[in-house]
Amino acid sequence: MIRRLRAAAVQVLCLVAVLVVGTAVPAAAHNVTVGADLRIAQTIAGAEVTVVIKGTPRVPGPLRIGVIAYQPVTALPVGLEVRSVEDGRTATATARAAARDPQYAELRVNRTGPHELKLSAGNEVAVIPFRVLVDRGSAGDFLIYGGLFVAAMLLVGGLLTGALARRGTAMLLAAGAAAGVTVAVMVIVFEPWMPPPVPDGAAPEASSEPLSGAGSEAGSRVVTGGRPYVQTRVATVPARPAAGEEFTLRIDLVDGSTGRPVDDLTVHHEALAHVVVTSEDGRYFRHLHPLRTAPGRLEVRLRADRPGRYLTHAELERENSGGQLATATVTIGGEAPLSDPPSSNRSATDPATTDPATTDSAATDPTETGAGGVGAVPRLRPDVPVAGRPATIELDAPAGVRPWLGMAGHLLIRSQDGTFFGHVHEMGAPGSRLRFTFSFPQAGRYLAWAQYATGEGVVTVPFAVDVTASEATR
Ligand SMILES: [Cu+2]
Repeated sequence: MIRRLRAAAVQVLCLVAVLVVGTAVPAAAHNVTVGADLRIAQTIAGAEVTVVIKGTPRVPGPLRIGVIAYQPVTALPVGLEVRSVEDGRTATATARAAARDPQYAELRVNRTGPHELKLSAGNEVAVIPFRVLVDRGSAGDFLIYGGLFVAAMLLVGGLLTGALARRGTAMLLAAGAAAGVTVAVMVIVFEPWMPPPVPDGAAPEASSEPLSGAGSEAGSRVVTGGRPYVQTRVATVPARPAAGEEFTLRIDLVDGSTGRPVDDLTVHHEALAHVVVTSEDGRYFRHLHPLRTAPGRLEVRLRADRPGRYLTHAELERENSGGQLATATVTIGGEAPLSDPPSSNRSATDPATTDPATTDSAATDPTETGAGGVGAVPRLRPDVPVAGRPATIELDAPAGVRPWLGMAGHLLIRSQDGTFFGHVHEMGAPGSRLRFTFSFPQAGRYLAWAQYATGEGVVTVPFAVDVTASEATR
C-alpha cells in the first residue's frame, strides 16, 4: 500500500518536472552550443569569408573562432573581440583567414548568455550577436541517477535494519527503494517524449529574446502568429556613387508596427542576409553577405564599373517570422570607362555568350570568376524549359568542390526585367556534377548564375535560359 502511494506521488512529481521543463524552450538562432558550430558568411575587406564559432563545452573556457576564406587570400588578418553583453568582459584575438584549415583563435568566455563578436578587417567592422549555451544535463538524467541513488541508499538501509530485526522499518525502506527504481525506470521509458533540456545561457523565452538593445522592444511584445515582415530601406553612401568608385550599400531594417530597427535576423544558409546585386543587363553580378554595422543595419562595400541602374535582391529571415525577399534599385552615376564596349554589343546583354573573364570582376571581388568554371556550359533538360514545369540544369564542376553556405552549389536566377528572382540549391549527390531542378514561372528570358566553391575560391558561371510557354497557354 505504502509502495503504491509513494509510486503515485513520484509519478506526480515526474509530471510536474516535465511540465516545468516544457514551458521554456531555447531560441534556436545565433546559438553557440555544445557540438554545434555557428557559421556566418561575411563579405569583409573585399573578401568572402565564413566565420566559424565552435561550440564550447564549458564556461569559463575557451571559445574557438576561425575564418574560412572563399578566395585566395594571403592570411588576411581578422580582428576578433568577444564581449559578454551581461558583464561587459571582453577577450580579443586575431584570426588569419585561410582557404583550407584555418587556424582557430581561442578566446576565453567566462559565462553563458548573450555575447557579441566584433570582427574587424581592413577598415571594416561587423558586430555579430550570439549566445553561448552550455548543456547542464537534463531533468531526466537528474531523476534517473537521483532515483537509482536513493534506491541504493534505501536498500542498504533496509538490509541493515532487516539484519537488526526491525521488520517494519526495513519494509518501509525497501518500499522507498522500489519507488526510487520506479522513478528511474519511468524516466528512462518516457525520456524520448520529454522536451530537450534548457542549456545554460538560453534566452528566458523564445519569443522575447532581444538580440541587442535596439530591437528588444519590438521583440519583447507577445506576438501571436509570428513577427511582422521587415520593412527594408536600401540606400547607397554616397547617395549617388560614381562608376569605378567604392560605395556602401546600406540596408536598414525596420519593424513597420513599431518603427524601430529590426535586429532579430536569424542565420539562414549561413548568413544574416544574402544580397545579390546585378546590373540590368546582367553583366555585373555580386553575391554578398553584408555586415551588421549597427542594430538593424546591414552594410556591404562594393564597386561598379559602369553607370546605370542596378538591382539589389536581399534574402533575409526574421526570427519567428519567415523568409522574405527585399528588392530595390540603385543608380550608379559617372561615366563608363573608355575600355568598356558599347552597350549595343549583343553579347553584353547575354550571359550565355559573355566570356566570364570579361565580366567586370575586380581582382578583390568576392565572386570573382575563377578558373575551373570558365567555359563550363550548363546542360538544360529539356533544352528549352517549359514554364511551370521542372527543368534540370547540370554543370560539371572540378574535383574538390567544397561546401559553401551549407551546400555544394547555388543557382541564382533573375528574369530579364528583374521582377523575378529565385535562389536554387544543388540537389544531386556529392560528386563532380552539380544538379539543380527549377520550374521557371513564366515564359521569357532568364539570366542565371551558378556558383560553387573550390579551394581557389567561389566560381561563378553566368548563362541565360530561354523559357517557352506551356502548350496549354500558347
Ligand atoms: Cu548568400
